[in-house]
Amino acid sequence: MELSIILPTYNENENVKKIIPKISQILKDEGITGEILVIDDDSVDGTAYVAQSLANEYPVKVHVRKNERGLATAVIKGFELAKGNICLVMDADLSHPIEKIPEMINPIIHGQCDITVGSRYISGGGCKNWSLRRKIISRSSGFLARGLAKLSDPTGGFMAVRKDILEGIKLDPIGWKIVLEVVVKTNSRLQEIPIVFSDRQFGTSKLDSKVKKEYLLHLWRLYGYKYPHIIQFIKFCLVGLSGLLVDTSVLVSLVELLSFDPRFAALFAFFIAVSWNYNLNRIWPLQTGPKEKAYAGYISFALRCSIGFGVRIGIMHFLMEYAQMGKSPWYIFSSLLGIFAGSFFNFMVSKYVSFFKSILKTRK
Ligand SMILES: Nc1nc2c(ncn2[C@@H]2O[C@H](COP(=O)(O)OP(=O)(O)OP(=O)(O)O)[C@@H](O)[C@H]2O)c(=O)[nH]1
Ligand SMILES: [Mg+2]
Repeated sequence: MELSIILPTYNENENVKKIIPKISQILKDEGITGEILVIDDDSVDGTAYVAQSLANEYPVKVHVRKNERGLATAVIKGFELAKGNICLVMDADLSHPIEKIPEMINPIIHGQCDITVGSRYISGGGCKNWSLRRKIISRSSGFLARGLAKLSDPTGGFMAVRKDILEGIKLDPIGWKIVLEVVVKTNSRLQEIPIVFSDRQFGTSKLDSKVKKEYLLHLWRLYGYKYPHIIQFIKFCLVGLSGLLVDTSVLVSLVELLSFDPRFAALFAFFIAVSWNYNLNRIWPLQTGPKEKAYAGYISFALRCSIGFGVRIGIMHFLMEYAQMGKSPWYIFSSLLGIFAGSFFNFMVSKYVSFFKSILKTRK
């Protein structure tokens, strides 16, 4: 068997009635051997039943998922069940042009690429009757993914892929955008095929605002996958910046409202900021891996940070005593300078510790 066409469906009874005979006709005309895999999430309108009733006449297989919902995971199920060596994914609502199936798979058959993606935004492609709002949303979604792959239309959803390149790849998309997930994670040779996208005539769209939020989250995860160091650095800066804000707010409140000495106030600010950063790191870790035990982890984190805190207090004390920086708002400046110097000191200490650890390891 050559081709597995994966059709994810949810409440598409009218559409499956039409799309299955049409796809089968194209396969017959082009002499393509293949199967049509309907992956249905237990639609309430009897989609699975309608599709199954066509199985005597057409090469259809129906898989029903009882307690699961989601387009991307339905496609992944399709990849698992597919018997063909090429998988083609398309919407069941007749939005993707069926007549493009041969053009989508030929470059893969001839070894010119491993993945083809239908694009509305290259010469020959387009969308029928789209409002300006929809065009802007679609274009900006594509723009946000530019750093991930050379794809003009990552959200179109029409894709063909050589099945063997999916082996060993862990696909784990949030939301719908399986095309982007496959392209980024397989990092394979890619070709775009122009398609004209038509609006569905039957049934309703399942695209809602949740899908848009999930898309952003998915992009963030894929950027993290592709550029782990940059994303870790951004996370590190965001966590550090939020800790700085917490620390400075506590310091200013204690000094201005309760007339604390800034050095004494810095001690409270330090403990609150350390607890804040520690918890934030647990919710949103820099590196994935086993989590430290809550209390033991907190104590060792606070102890590590307290080395830098000593440096900070020393600098604050020096600036307040010898550079008249104890008055408002100068104590804030001395505190910030102390925090930066302390953080740098902490960073250098941790670098030297890991350096000496690695030397000891190589000597063993
Ligand atoms: N199995 C499964 N299929 C789904 C699910 N949600 C959507 N689909 C199918 O995925 C395809 C695309 O869904 P649509 O609702 O058409 O989404 P869209 O094409 O992005 O949006 P429109 O342009 O408004 O049609 C269709 O074949 C749907 O039936 C789901 O939760 N499970
Ligand atoms: Mg659709």
